[in-house]
Amino acid sequence: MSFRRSLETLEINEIIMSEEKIKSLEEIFEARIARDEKIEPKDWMPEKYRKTHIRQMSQHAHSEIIGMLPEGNWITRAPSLRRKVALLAKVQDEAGHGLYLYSACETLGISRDELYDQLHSGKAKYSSIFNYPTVSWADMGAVGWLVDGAAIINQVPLCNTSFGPYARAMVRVCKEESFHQRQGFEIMLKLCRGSEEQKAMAQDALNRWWWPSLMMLGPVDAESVHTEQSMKWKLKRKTNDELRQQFIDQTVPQADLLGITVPDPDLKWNEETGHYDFGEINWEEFWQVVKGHGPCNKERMSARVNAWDNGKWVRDAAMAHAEKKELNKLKKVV
Ligand code: BYC
Repeated sequence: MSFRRSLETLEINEIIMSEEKIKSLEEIFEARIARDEKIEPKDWMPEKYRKTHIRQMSQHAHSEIIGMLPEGNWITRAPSLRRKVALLAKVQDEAGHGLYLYSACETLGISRDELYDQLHSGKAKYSSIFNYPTVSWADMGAVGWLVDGAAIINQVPLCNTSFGPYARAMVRVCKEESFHQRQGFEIMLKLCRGSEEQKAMAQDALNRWWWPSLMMLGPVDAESVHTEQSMKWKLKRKTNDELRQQFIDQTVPQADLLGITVPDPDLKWNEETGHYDFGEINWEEFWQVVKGHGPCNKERMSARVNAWDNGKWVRDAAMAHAEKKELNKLKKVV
């Protein structure tokens, strides 16, 4: 009886000790965040920090890979060799961004296969913006100008995020994104300085991409479930609403320069706040798209899943070749 009691006491002590240990690890972790130190993959981190990073980084990686599809659709139809080369380079960059981000995610103990499986099974999200169709060449301009423009505003603060591999990946990604944004703006500029028809194409593209680009930066802060904790952990350095306002303030003068009109009758400069006021965003549309009911969700997913399935023989052949090489190496040693 007394032996049993001492065992129980030992177990309770162990639990108390481990709780205390975790508490002190948490305190050390929080202090490191407060000092703006980078957290590296082998450092201790709370499980929720690890999970929320896997969530955001993998969604980001999936967005890059799915984001290749609406533009890839136009590579063969680019109007000149110069435009084709630039678009091809942009789409290749996006594949690269996806790969850095998947690699950064893997440092948190999840495999690439698991990440792909989450995407292909529909469990993981990717950015709502890529569920809209690209119906004219002007859409290549609007995507580069607006979508990459919004992406830069979102990603520059992420260069300073607290998780080292994510922050470092973002530095390179942002450099490439600024080329993407400029090639989009250049397409728009060319169209706006062209014929009436070309200018009308540019206006039509702005009309269709403006609101989805605002939605891309996530729900309003009051509806954003992750912002508060992600700001505390310095995963996010700006809230969704701050990013959206920055995007609008930066982009409206660019539309003025192009001579096209932002499709928002409530848009006006507010002298007092020093920002643009803007109209109501259709959040019902946003959530429908996020839930899989956007104009191209099914098309995007099936293109992605088909590419994965059709590429199986390449992966199998590469594995068989690697195994054969390994075997030959062993044979030589023996
Ligand atoms: N689409 O609490 P919230 C690119 C989800 S690709 C779909 O505010 P958070 C490019 C959100 O996931 C760049 N879902 O979330 C590529 C959450 O659901 P879960 C893409 C969205 O994470 C090719 C729920 O709504 N950029 O540039 O604090 C060609 C509540 O939201 C969206 C990134 O991925 C959305 N738009 O903030 C051209 C940047 N928004 O996860 C260009 C990294 C929200 O609980 N990510 N949701 O099921 C971020 O900065 C943040 O994750 C967000 C959202 C600002 C997007």
